[in-house]
Amino acid sequence: MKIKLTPKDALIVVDMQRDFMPGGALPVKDGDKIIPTINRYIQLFSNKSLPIFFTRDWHPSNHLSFTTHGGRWPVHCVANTAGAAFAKDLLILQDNKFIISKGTVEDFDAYSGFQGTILHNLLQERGIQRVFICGVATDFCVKHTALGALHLSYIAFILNDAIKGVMQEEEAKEELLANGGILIDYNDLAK
Ligand code: VGL
Ligand code: ZN
Repeated sequence: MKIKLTPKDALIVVDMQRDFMPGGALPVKDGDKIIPTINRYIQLFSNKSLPIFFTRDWHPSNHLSFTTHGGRWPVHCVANTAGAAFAKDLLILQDNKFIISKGTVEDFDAYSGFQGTILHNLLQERGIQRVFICGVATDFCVKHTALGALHLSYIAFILNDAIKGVMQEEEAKEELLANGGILIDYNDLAK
């Protein structure tokens, strides 16, 4: 049985930013390889006038997650820098899209697109019940965004052909399944 999209569905594209692509400050190996598939999902949701949410890491230059400030990551995705821009070739259509910035204050980090943002409010306002999640990194921001959605009682589909991880990709998928997440591919969706 193919999954049929309804007006209660939304697409969430997680952190497809230049710093997370090969050559960036905190690259996810092959992160750029999923862009064509993500674009197919974007086109599909857009054709059906369903909302598309793009999360982005949008840090101040003194963010606590940076090694320069006691954290574990190199400086990445500093607000308004080239590295924080969306990945080249990512399809950002004008209609029905929302940009969700996270990790925007110095002393608070957010792996989940729901942490410290209005994502949940925007989904609720639109009566969204199921979210379809893709992007990077599987074992960090994709995982935490999906767990956040499940915790808030959304049905969460993780788009297995449109995610890339850093270190613990398989463990992250197991954890998502154990928490009620559903892994699907593009071909599982009715067009
Ligand atoms: C991420 C590390 C630091 C991610 C963000 O998007 O997965 N990872 N900040
Ligand atoms: Zn970050």
